[in-house]
Parts: sequence; C-alpha cells; structure tokens
Amino acid sequence: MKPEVDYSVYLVTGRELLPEGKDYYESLEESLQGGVTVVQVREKDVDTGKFVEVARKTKEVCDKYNVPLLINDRVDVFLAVGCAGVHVGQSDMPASQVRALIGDDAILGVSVSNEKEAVQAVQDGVDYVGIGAVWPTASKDVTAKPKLAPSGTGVLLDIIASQGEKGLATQAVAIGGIHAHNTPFLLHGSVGASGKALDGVAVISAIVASQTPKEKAAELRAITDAFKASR
Ligand code: TZP
Ligand code: MG
Repeated sequence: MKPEVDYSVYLVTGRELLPEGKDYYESLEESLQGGVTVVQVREKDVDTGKFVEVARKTKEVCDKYNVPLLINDRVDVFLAVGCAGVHVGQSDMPASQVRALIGDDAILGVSVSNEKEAVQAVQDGVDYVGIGAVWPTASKDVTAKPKLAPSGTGVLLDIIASQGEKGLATQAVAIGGIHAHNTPFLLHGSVGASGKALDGVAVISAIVASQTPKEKAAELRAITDAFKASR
C-alpha cells in the first residue's frame, strides 16, 4: 500500500548547512518534534556507501515520528534502505523509468520549473511535484543550472493552473528561498482559479541552518495548518 504523505512541511536535508556545532541527527530529530511531515535525504558529493549509511540512520529517526522518508536522486539507495520513495530532478533518471523500478506502492516526486515539465511529470505517474526554485536560494548552485534561476510566483501559478479546469493533477510543494516570513504569502497566493493550491512547502536552510530547528519547523507547520484550515 502506498503511504499517505502529508506534504505540509517538507524537510530536505542539507548537512553542509548545519550551524557550527549542531549535529545532523539531533537537528533532524528536533525538526521532527517541531512538526516536519515528510523528509527527503539529499546528499551531494558523497560516495554511495555513505549515502546509504546516512539514509538508513535518517530513516531510523523518521520512523520514531512516523514520518515518511524519500531519497533524492538515487533508486539504488531507496532500494537498499527500504523507505517511502524517491525524488528526482530533470537531469536524473526519467520519472517513468523510476516508477517502473520502484513500483506503484512507492512515492515518486519530481522537480519541475515550468508547465511542460509538470504536465510530463503527471503523465509519468508522479505522486507530487516540487516546483522551484521560487526564490533565490543559497542551498543549491542555481547559477550552474540557469534553468533553475528563481522563477518567482508567476510560474508557480501557471503550473498550479495547468491541465485545465481542475488544475494540476497531482500534489505540489514549492521550494527555494522559503522561510516562515514568506510562507503565508506563498500559500495564499498559490490558490488557482480551480481552487488547486500548494499542498506544502519544501525547505532546507529555513530549518537546517537554524540553531532551533524545532521552533522553525513548528512555525512553518502552524502556517501550513492554518492555511489548510482556511480552505
Ligand atoms: N531545488 C530548488 S531550490 C533548492 C532545491 C533543492 C534548494 C532550496 O533550499 P532553501 O535553503 O530552502 O532555499
Ligand atoms: Mg537530482
């Protein structure tokens, strides 16, 4: 059975962004206590053995809080760890192939930055799309990938409104430069003519770079909960 995922506060890990002296697993646990609803373990520039080790330990912590874990980029790591699903970008293995490998019971997410990619992702059978980068981010080298330059909220709305009357036919989170101060604007501004809106916000630095990840996660969770209650 496919796990139910609440995308409200979607934490993407980023060990390189931890503040001085803060332990990764401690920060992760605190963020889960604060109300993170789904975690993606994202490791760049580590060997596969290390990725599997970090992902396994991350899963142990997530399991304590019944929070699903997704793996960034790597189907092999997902298979080794046995977690909820995989998230891929536009230059990773194509989503349709990922789906064939991970099966229908796993969660599949894809990063999209325009309508065409979003429509393709839905055709490929994703469970959600990550739309971004919405705003400038220090957590990803977007200059190396000009396509990922911050799009602002206009493109986000185009994507939410795509696919006709009902709007985008999958769940959606936004990513890139999202913090508590701009989240209410982002969520309320995401409501399309069809009523379709963002299902959550994905963040790295807003939580990971903080000395108080529990408070940061709780703040985001209060905002997403209030938004959902208002609809
Ligand atoms: N994809 C688009 S922007 C981004 C990723 C992984 C980084 C988001 O990080 P932050 O710190 O929340 O801006
Ligand atoms: Mg990727």
